[in-house]
Amino acid sequence: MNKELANDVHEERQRYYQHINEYSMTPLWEVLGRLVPKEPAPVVVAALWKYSEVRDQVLRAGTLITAEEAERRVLILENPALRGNSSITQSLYAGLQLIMPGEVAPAHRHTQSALRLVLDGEGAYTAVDGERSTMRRGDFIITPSWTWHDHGNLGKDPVIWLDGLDIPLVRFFDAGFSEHSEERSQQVSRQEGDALARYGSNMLPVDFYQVSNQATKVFAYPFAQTRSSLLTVSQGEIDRHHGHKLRFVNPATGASPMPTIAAFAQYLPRNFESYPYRCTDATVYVCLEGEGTATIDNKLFHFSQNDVFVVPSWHRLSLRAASNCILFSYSDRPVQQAMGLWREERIQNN
Ligand code: 1HN
Repeated sequence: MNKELANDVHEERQRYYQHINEYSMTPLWEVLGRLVPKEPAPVVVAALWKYSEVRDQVLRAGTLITAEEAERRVLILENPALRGNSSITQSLYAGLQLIMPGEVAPAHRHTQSALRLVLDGEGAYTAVDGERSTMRRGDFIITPSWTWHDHGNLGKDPVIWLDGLDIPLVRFFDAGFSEHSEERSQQVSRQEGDALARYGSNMLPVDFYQVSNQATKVFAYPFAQTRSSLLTVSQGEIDRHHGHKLRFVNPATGASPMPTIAAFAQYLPRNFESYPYRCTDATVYVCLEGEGTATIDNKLFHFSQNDVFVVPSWHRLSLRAASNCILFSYSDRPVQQAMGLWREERIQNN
């Protein structure tokens, strides 16, 4: 085709596109490559939040608004490529929540599932379905879809934790419901540790068989146990890509604790350098102990205690531990697995 003719064709097509636009139609052939990429081409970018920088910002919120007024006093960690979306990845949300001594974050429930990872301060509790759990640093606590939950701080320190929710996923499905409770703090109906004893101690109530797509009834995974398990398995053989990595499960089924969010903990011994690895579930990491670096598609990030970083889908991740490290992470892996979409690649280091 000569240049003039090509120009004519182009212009006629553009006129045609404008015309069909009035019928809310658009040509597939102009967007097909983006709709069906050869491999994931995420908009999400790798990013890191340094706790030593953001802690003061979170504490400042404590002087500007009460937990009661805010309902939840949280600074959202927004992916730099998704500003305004309350999202750290396309499917997940992350935020840093602050509760001051004496405060209550009132009881409510919603269809979004939530996890907490306790980072800073002592003396707070979170109550889920009538049972309170004392929040200790590193504890991983879940609030499954549609369970009542409230938080309180009975101690002397400000307490800060990371919230992880499936907010963007539920928004995508337009399946969000919520309600406030009549009670500010829910009535305590079971003693602390009841759920862990019943559902998380290698036994289950005699007539309990869990429906497979439901969240676990174990809602608190104490860090003391996680840490001890990691240190014990670290005496065994190391995985070149993951270090010593375990996934949190619903002990009644072996599935993820909640149907939409997987959570992991890993131990990286000092000087360990992982082989590059990639997977399709964009993942949020939190450094619980130690320090090191994460190389994410050739971008270098230094992490230390309480730093949060996000690894986009299909980005190569290599972790290096400058000291013994414990990392927590969460992602939408169970959703991708249920859909038959999840992929991973272990890259050999040569
Ligand atoms: C929520 O209920 C909590 O209960 C935290 O602590 C963060 C973000 C969006 C929607 C609900 C909480 C939240 C949230």
